[in-house]
Formats: sequence, structure tokens, C-alpha cells
Amino acid sequence: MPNLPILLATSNPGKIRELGAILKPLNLTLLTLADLKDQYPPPAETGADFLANALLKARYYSDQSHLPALADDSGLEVKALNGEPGVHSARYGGEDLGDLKRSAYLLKKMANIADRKARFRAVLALAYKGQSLTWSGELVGEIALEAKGENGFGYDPIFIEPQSGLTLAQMPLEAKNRISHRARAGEALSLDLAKIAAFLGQFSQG
Ligand code: ITT
Repeated sequence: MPNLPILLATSNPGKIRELGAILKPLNLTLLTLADLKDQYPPPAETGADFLANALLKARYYSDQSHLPALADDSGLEVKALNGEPGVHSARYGGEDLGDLKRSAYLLKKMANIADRKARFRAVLALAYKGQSLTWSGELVGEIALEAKGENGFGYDPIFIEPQSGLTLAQMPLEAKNRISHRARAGEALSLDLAKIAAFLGQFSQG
């Protein structure tokens, strides 16, 4: 693998923890936004879907930092809410709510809804100098009746993983990282290491 460091282009600490662990075996050299001397304001996520927003973030942070940048765009889609909150997952119910109140807001919307089917989706995008690669993953499950568990982030306390019957927040990080939408996107990425090496290699000569 060429030795170009890759910038993990997210300001979400939950994603940094998970992506760090998921990508660790791949021996990529990863930097976070906190490692850079310049700080960049996050871009407006104006894309219509996860793919568009992942590409938008990866391209933005790569252009700013002049590094290859790997961004994650992800979120929760609830069938009975026509796919909401979807690309609005991070801001659903109001910008400043915080994770717990945001989950409570969603539970309230679901109060009288019997169909609890939902899925998490994640798209990873790697961008550098006008080129990009993308990978995606999903996890199907159900919205719980009440929040349970302390681990994870975001909607984890209200998302039940069907095999175990546990919410993602009741699982240790390693267990979530074996099955999550982000882990599946990471697996797809790991199957493309040769492509990534070629992608980075084309820039390493100069
Ligand atoms: P960056 O854009 O800086 O990466 P963000 O939190 O704004 O961080 P997104 O726009 O992709 O990221 O929003 C994703 C939201 O979806 C996130 O804030 C959570 O509320 C939710 N989400 C995504 N993955 C999740 C997971 O594994 N567990 C629980 N909630 C998740």
C-alpha cells in the first residue's frame, strides 16, 4: 500500500471510534481532522442521498487538506416513516437536540405505529484529486419501544438487532463492529484494497 496518509473526514467521535477499529487490520495510515494544523468548518450536507453526501464530504475535506479523504455518510431509515430520518438523521427534530433527545423524538413519532421495521445505511467515500471510490453497507432491524443500553452513539439505544434481540447500544463495540452498516461498508472497502493501492499509487509518483 502506498504510504500516503488517509484523512478520516468526520467530526463524529462515534464514527471515528468505529472506523478506527474497523479499518485497523488494513494497515492504512489514518489521520483524523484533529491531527491537522488547520481546522475546516463542516460542509453543508446538501446531497439527496447518502452516496451524494459521502462524496461531497470526502471531496470537500480532500480539497481543503490536500490529502486523500475518507468520509462516511450514514443514517437510519424507518419504513413506516417513508425512510425518515434518512439523510436528515444527524439533525432530525432539531440541530441542537443531542443523541438521547433525538432518539426520544423518533420514539414519540413511532408511538402508535406497529410496523417498527428500519435499517441503518452507510456509504464510505474516498476522494483525492478529482477521483473517488465508494462502498456501502446496511443493517436491517427494528425500532425498539424504549431506549436501552449505554454503548455506541446516535440511534443505537433504540435500534434492535434481530439476531440478538439487543439494541446496538446494549452490545459491546466489537459486537456492533462485526455486523453494523459501517462494518459492512468497511468489509466492502477491505475487498478493494488492490483498487485503493492503485488509486493512491497513481498519485505517489508526484
Ligand atoms: P460527519 O458528517 O462529520 O461524519 P455526522 O454525525 O453529521 O458526522 P451524518 O451526517 O452521516 O454524520 O449523520 C449520521 C447520523 O446518523 C448520525 O449523527 C447518527 O445520528 C446516525 N447514525 C449513523 N450511524 C449510526 C450508528 O452506527 N449508530 C447510531 N446512529 C447512527
